Amino acid sequence: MERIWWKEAVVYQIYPRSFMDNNGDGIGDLRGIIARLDYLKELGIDVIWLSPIYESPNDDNGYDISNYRDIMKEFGTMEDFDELLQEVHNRKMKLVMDLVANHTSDEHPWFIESRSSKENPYRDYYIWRPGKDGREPNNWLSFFSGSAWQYDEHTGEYYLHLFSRKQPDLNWENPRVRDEIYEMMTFWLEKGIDGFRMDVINAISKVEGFPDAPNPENQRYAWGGQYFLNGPKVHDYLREMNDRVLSKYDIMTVGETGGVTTKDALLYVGEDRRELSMVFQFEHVEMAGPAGKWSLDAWKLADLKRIMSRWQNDLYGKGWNSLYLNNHDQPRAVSRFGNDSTYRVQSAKMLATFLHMQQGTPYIYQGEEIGMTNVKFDRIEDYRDVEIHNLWEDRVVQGGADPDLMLQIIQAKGRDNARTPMQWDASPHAGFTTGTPWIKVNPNYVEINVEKARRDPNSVFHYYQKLIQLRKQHLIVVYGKYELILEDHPQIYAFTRTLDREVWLVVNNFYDGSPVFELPQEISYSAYDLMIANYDVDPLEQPRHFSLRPYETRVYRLH
Ligand code: ISL
Ligand code: CA
Repeated sequence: MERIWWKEAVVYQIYPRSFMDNNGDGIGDLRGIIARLDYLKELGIDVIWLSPIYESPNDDNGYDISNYRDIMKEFGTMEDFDELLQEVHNRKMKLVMDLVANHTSDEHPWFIESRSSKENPYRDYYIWRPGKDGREPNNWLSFFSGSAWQYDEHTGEYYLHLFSRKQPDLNWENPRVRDEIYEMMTFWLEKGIDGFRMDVINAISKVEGFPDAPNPENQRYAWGGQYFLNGPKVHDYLREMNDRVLSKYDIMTVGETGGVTTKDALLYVGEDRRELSMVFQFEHVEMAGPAGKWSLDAWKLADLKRIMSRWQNDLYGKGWNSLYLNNHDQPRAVSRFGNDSTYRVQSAKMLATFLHMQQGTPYIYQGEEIGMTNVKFDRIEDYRDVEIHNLWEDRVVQGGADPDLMLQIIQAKGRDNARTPMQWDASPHAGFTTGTPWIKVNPNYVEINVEKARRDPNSVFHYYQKLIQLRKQHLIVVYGKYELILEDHPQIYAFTRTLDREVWLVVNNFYDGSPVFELPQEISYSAYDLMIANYDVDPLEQPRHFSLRPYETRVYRLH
């Protein structure tokens, strides 16, 4: 067993716009992050992943970059960044940056050149095609509703944008584009950053010819993922990137790869592949029913078990996994998978245990460590996300969908659930800003905030601290083999981890009932220790057989 630092690390994701505002303009910034580094150190995390902080017109909050080598004015300056990096390193933590290289902003100088004429040397930096029969070059649906193509009057052609109209896709077929990206990555790595989280990296290679997507329901636009996810040259590009850039540094890389199976994933992270350290897979956050993301269909525990276990088993010993239940694109974990009313604290701790006790590198999204919840804005105007507004325009304004139902779905699934300001204390605007926040604060900040959590020894915060310490003290948490038990139990998700002769038992009740846990006969032990739990447990109670309380979690060491 080779020990590798990024396998043993816990990552904390910061969405800078919503983390901490230091100058009262209502927008989080780099100096705000610096001011809170001691808090992150106290939590015990090892690595900070910063969502994009580069210059950007903010159509998609920094995921639309207009200058890769400078800092967004609202967030600060390059001096602030250098200081942040230094301060992170001074505290023996690491800093990972977001790399958004599938697309740029339409305000990036490359795109401004590109759209200026067909002969411009930058034309081929992006993907331009003539229309077909007076329509778009193909029927692909954008991630953010509508066509993935935008007509540009000036040269009479369309450009591809898998995301918003202001996020034109770069043409990775062009070696000059790849050179530019590699040089830019080197620029940041030379500053001493510790890795990259690569935005939609499995979308950089598109199938030649841009065929229409199958469209059985005859929609205006159809999902064409099969033609741009895990495309024909993606591994050539990543291998080249690894040879020319990544392999020269001791860094971690995590590829955001929606739509990958475990088999696909091993091509990105297989230990012999020389590509990435780990991927973010999406199966467990996309397990809503056939209606997909924008529906209120409930997820099922049986699906969660099947999906998580498949990832645990298929990658074991071959490639590394990431573990997350939420991020800046997902609803809050406690609202989605737990119970954010009566059992908020218990279920937040249970979910954390369930996740951190699996094999992989855990990611904590800001606020998760205090059990922050979804928000319910009752007016569409209070939402800020481009995805939500495009959806509203498409489904309600154009499509005539029921606005009340749509609002309810947005309240459950919309990305702004994760983007309300970090709740620091009970003062106005949750201590996030002295000004007016760019997006409203969740009104529950009076109850749920960092200051309160730090004072309460039974808080979600202190539980996360303890979980993180367990990982540091016991290699089995990182390297142990996972095995699902009680596969068909309708309420309990239980598994073991095994390393050499040590066995840990992890038992999670995912509901508010009181099911009875029975350890399978084939697992024997003569002694046991309770490693962590979210309720008081009678030390004499045997792990062989016990009844669980609502959302109860227990981890035992058996020997
Ligand atoms: O959240 C989603 C839409 O419901 C996802 O499909 C998401 O758009 C996809 O995972 C890609 O996400 C990443 O790239 C986007 C950006 O908006 C997201 O914030 C980012 O995480 C475009 O850069
Ligand atoms: Ca600010």
